[in-house]
Amino acid sequence: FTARYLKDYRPSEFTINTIDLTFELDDHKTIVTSEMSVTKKSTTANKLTLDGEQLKLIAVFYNNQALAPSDYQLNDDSLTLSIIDCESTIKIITEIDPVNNTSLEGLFKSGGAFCTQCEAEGFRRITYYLDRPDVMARFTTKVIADKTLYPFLLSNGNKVSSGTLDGNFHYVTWEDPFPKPSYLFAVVAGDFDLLTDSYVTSSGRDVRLEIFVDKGNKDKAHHAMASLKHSMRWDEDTFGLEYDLDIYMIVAVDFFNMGAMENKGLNVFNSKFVLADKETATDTDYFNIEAVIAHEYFHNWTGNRVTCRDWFQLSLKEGLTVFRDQQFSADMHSAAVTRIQNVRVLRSQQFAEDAGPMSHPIRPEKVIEMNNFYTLTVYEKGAEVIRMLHTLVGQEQFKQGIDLYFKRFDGQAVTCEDFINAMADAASIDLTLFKRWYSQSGTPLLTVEENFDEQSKEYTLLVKQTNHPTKDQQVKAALHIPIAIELISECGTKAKLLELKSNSEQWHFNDFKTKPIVGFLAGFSAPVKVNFTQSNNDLATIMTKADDEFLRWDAGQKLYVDTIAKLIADENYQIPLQLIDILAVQLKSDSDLALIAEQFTLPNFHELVEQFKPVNPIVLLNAIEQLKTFIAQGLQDEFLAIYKKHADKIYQNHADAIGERAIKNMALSYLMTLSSYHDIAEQQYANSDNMTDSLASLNSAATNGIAAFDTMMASFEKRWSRTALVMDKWFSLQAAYKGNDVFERLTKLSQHPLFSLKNPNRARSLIGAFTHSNPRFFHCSTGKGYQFLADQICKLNDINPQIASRLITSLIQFKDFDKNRQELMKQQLVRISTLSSLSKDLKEKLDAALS
Ligand code: HT7
Ligand code: ZN
Repeated sequence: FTARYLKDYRPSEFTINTIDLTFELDDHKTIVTSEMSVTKKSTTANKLTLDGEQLKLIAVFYNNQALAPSDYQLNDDSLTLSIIDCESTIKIITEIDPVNNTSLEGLFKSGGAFCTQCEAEGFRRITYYLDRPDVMARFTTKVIADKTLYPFLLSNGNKVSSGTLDGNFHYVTWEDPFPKPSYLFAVVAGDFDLLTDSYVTSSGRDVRLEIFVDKGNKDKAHHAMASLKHSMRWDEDTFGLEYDLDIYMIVAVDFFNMGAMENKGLNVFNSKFVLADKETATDTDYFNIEAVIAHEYFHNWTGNRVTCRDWFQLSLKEGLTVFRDQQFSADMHSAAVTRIQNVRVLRSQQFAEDAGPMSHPIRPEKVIEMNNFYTLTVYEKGAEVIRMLHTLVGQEQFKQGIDLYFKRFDGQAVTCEDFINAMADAASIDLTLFKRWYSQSGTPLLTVEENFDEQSKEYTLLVKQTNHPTKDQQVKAALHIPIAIELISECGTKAKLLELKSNSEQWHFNDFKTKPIVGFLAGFSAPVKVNFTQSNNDLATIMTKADDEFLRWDAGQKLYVDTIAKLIADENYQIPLQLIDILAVQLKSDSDLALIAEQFTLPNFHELVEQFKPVNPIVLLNAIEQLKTFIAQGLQDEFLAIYKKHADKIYQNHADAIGERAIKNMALSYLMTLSSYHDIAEQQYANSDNMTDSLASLNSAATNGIAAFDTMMASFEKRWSRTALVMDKWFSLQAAYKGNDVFERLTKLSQHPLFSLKNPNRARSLIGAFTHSNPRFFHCSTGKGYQFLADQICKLNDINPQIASRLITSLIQFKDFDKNRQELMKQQLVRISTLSSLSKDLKEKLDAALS
C-alpha cells in the first residue's frame, strides 16, 4: 500500500466536462454505462489514467470506436487510455455486484434499497473516473430498475424525464446543473414512505423538501423535516446563504458507515439521524438529528459550492461545517450546554487521538487510506481552529470573511490556505502565524502562573505554551492562541482576550485592591490543555461568580479532577466535606436545569485517562466511583427531592421539559450508586412514557449491575425487537452491563439472531459500546476484553474495513495504560496484523501503533 503526500499534489492534466451515467440496477450484475466528454489541459498530455476498483470492465469506446484490450492498460486500481484529441468522448461499460458489497462504499444494498456512498473514493467502485475532488463535471444520470421493487429512482439535481420500459422496468433521468466532484454523486432506488414539505427562500424561491424513509416510518420523520427548515432559515439569517436547487431530498437508510452524506440535492442519512418519536428516541437523539441535518445542509455551501482541492484539505469543508453546525445548535438550544458537550468530545476523544499513534494535523500531510482521516482531529479540532478565527476577528468580520471566500471561490475546489487568506483579507489581520494550526499536530499545554504585587497592586499573568512531540512530528513551534479570561474581583468581573504568539508571554493588569481570581480559557477559546493550580476556594468563586457559564462549569470539573487525582494516589484519601457544601450551592443555583445536570456530570473515564495517563484503568474507575458515591451520600436528600419533583411529569418536547428530564436522570444516576435506592430505576422503567427516561433507568441498572436488569431488558427486547434503532440501544445496554458474566453475555449477544456485523450500527452498538462504555471489563486484567475486540476486528476486516478501522482505536492507544495492559493490547494488535488479507485501513493504523 503506498502513501500519498500533500506535497505531491499536481492538478489533473484533463478536465471532464460532462458525464452521462446509466445504471441498469440488478442485485449482482448492475451495468453502469458512463459517457464522458474530456478535454486536455495541455497539448503534451497523452495518457489518461482513470481510477477504478472492484469493477468488471465490459467495454471501452474512444470517440465512439470500441477499443481492444491491447489499446488500454488495466490494473487492479486503474484504467489507462491513450488520448489523441484535445476534445474526446470516452464511453465505459462496467459491471458491479451491489449485494456483495459489504464495505458500503460505492453502490451497495441497504435492506431492499440500492444506495451509494462515494466520499471519499467510492465513485471508483462504480465506474472508471478521475475520482478526485478537483475534477468537477456536469452529471446526468439515468436510473433503470424494476418498477415494483424500486418505485423511487433518485439522483442529484432535477428530474428531467421518466417513463416505463419493457418487462416491468421504469427509468428516471436526473440532471444536476452544478458541476461537482464525483464524491458528491449519489443514486438511490427503493420503495419508501415519503414525507414532503416546502420552503420559501429569502429571495422567494420555492424549494420542495422530501424525506424518504422505510415503509411505516413516516411519522418519525417530522423532527428531521422541522430541523431542515430551521437550518435553511438559520443559514440565511446568519450568513446570507440560500439553497440553490428546486428540490432537497433526504433518504434514510439502515446500513451506513457514518452519520450522513451531503450529496448534492440528495443527502443519504443513517436512519439513526432521521427517525425520532418520543417512544423510540432520547432527547440526545433529537438534538443529534437536528445537528446532523443542519451539518449536511450547511455543506451545500461549505463543501459543495466550494469544495476541497484534494483530500488533505478535508478540514476546509468539515472543520468549517462542524463549526457552523455547533453555532446553529448553540442558537437553537442552551449555548453553554452545547459548548460543554463540544468540549467533552474534544477532551475525551480528540486529545487522545492527537497524542496517539495516528496523531496528525487538521490538514494531514501523508495518507495511506483516506477513510482513516475522517477523524475527530479533522472535524472537531478543525472546528476549534475555525472558532479561534471567529474569536479573533468577531462575528461581523467573520461573516465578511465568509462573503469574500464565496465571492472568490464559488464553484471551485480550493485549499485551507485560500480560506484563511479570505478571512485575513476581509478582517485586515495577519494570520501568518495562525496558519501553523493547520500543519502542526498535538494538543498544546498552557502552563499558567500568576503574581499579585501587594505594593503596586499589579496583577501579572504568565502563560507558557509547550507543544510536545507527537508520533508524526518531533519538532514543534509556538502557535497563535487566543485566550479569553475573566478577572473576578470585588469590583466585579472583567473579560479580556489575550493572544499568545510565542512560547511564553506575560500580561500585567492594574486597578485591583486585592488579588483577582482568574477564570482561564472562557468559552474554551482554544483547543489546549491547561496546567494551572487554583485553590478550591478560587474554583468555588469561579463556579458562582464567573460571567461565562463554561468557566463556571469547568471550575467544577477541575474540582472533580483534583479529587480523583488524590484518590488515585491514595484510595484512603478522605474527600473534604467542603466539596459537598460547594456542590450544594450549585444544586440550588438558578442556572437552567440542563446546565446544572452538566455541572453534576463527572468527567468521564476517557477524559480522565487523558489527564492521568499512563494509568491503571481499574484504579481510575475505583476513584471515579468513590467520588460519585461520596457525592451521592452527601447530597442524597437533595437528589431525592429533585428526583421526586420531576418524576411524574408527562412527556413534553421543549427546552424546559428536556432540562427537567436531564436533572432528574442526573439525580437518579447518583441515587443508584446507593443500594437502598435501586428500586427507583425499576419503577421509572415501568412508568416511563418516553425513551429518555426508559434508557436512563436501564443505563443506571446496567452500570450498577442491579438485580432487576435482566427482567427489565427482557421486557424492553420484547417490546422493541422489530425496531432496529431501539434494538441498537438494547445491544449497547447489554454491552455496558457491569457483571462478572459479561463475556458469556457478549458471546451470546454476538450470536443473537438480530446481531450482524454487516450492519455498522449494530456492530457499533455491541462492540463499540463495550469498548467505550464498559472500561472495567474491557480493561480486565485477563486481557479477555482486548481479545473480544480483536476477534471482532478480524471478522470485520473482510466485511467492512472502515468499521474495523474505527473500532481499533481503543487498542492502538495502548500507551495510555499500565505496562501489563500495554503488553496485552499489543499482543492483540500483533495478532490482527498477521491476517492474510489485512485491509489498507487497518494496516495503516497497525503500522503506526506497532512501529
Ligand atoms: N462528508 C461526509 C463524510 C462521509 C463519509 C466518509 C467516508 C466514508 C463514509 C462516509 N459517509 C459520509 C459526512 C459529513 O461529514 O458530513
Ligand atoms: Zn461534514
